[in-house]
Amino acid sequence: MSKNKDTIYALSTPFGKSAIAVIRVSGKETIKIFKTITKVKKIIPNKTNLLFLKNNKTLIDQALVVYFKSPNSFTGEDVLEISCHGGYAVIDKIYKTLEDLNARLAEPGEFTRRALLNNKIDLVKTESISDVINAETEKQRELAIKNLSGGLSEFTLKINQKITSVLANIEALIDFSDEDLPKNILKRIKEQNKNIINEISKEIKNAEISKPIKDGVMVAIIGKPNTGKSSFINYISKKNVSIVTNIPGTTTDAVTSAVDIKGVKFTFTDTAGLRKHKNKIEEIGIKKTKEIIKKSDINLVFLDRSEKNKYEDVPNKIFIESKSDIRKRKKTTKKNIYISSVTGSGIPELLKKIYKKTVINNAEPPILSRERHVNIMKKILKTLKSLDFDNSLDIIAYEYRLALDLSLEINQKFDIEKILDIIFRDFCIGK
Ligand SMILES: Nc1nc2c(ncn2[C@@H]2O[C@H](COP(=O)(O)OP(=O)(O)OP(=O)(O)O)[C@@H](O)[C@H]2O)c(=O)[nH]1
Ligand SMILES: [Mg+2]
Repeated sequence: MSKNKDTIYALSTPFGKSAIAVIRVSGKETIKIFKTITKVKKIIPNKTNLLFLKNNKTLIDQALVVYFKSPNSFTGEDVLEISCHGGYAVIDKIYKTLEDLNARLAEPGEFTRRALLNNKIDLVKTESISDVINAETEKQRELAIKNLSGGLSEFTLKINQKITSVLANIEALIDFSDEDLPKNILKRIKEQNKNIINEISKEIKNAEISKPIKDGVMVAIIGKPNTGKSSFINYISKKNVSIVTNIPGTTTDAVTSAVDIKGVKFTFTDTAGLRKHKNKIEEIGIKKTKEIIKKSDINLVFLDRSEKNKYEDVPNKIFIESKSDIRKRKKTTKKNIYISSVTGSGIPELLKKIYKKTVINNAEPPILSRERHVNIMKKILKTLKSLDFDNSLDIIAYEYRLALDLSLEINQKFDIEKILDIIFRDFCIGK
């Protein structure tokens, strides 16, 4: 992988006019670059230097430059952090200068990838950096920062040590005669096994409860044409995301809008009205609606005034009658919730109900924050649960070694390229 030997650079701050922009450089050409663009002869690591940057004789900008010497840097390589003025032309000129000096623009996540390859951070922390950057709501941020501070790494290490300790006991049973061993060792092994099962189960449950917080909640808005679906999505989005007219069949495509309710991301999808389609566009729209209904966590069914349809095929539904401002009956019942997208009446109560139905607030953010972690832990759990202590000890030891190997997959033994590609897909350049 010669790519990893290149010296890379990227803007670590967003591209746009700003007081300061930070450009990061990492790789073996870093010192040469530093010397060439600043004309400084003696470079002291970790020292902030207010300097004029130059491209040959052309003055580029005045900047604050810090050099971090390998391995004491974020990537583990020689790193330069240039805090320059955040103007387009300045950034462009620095980029060109760095290109002239044999550096290339980094790929998304490439700095973090190098940190990982150089053992500066572990895989779980890499995942957390990505989660912290991509957190859109307060609860997602809380979750991500917990793992960045080491929550999962600690848990994995603990499980790892416990499995190792059981394995040691099993090996002792195999190797030594009964007299040399403490009494009841098999009983102890069984207890230890149960204890690990309980700890893992607790965390898997915790992760499942927290899924809506991590991934958000999908809410579909469905029902007959003209029942007020699009007006509702516009009301809760506080802007016109979907077209509203009094012509039945106005919405033909799915329109989504994300709404933050108490720190959780709810993605609402307005859909084409459910009816016998009149043309190809409506046919496709209605087919799409049916797929969305299946995938959603909650389906808000907007009812027509005189509707008898029970929507039996629709899972997780809440019945809504909109336009309460012009209806005779407008009091919410057990069956139906009355709302108005004109006055907003009933909408806070509806959002509360959706939240209550989907989000269980557990006091502790989950440790297993990704599908990958949960899947590995589920495999360990399956192995430990299926152990038959009437079997020969050799078989039990073998199964335990498998579990140990699996526990290492979270943070130590993994197919690095495969995993990195998945993780870095949602990274940004400069990280
Ligand atoms: N008074 C009143 N009128 C509403 C309310 N909600 C929607 N309307 C009106 O009802 C008509 C249909 O509203 P839409 O929001 O487009 O209904 P829809 O369910 O999205 O309709 P389709 O896209 O055709 O399926 C429009 O004229 C809206 O102005 C409401 O809460 N109160
Ligand atoms: Mg509509």
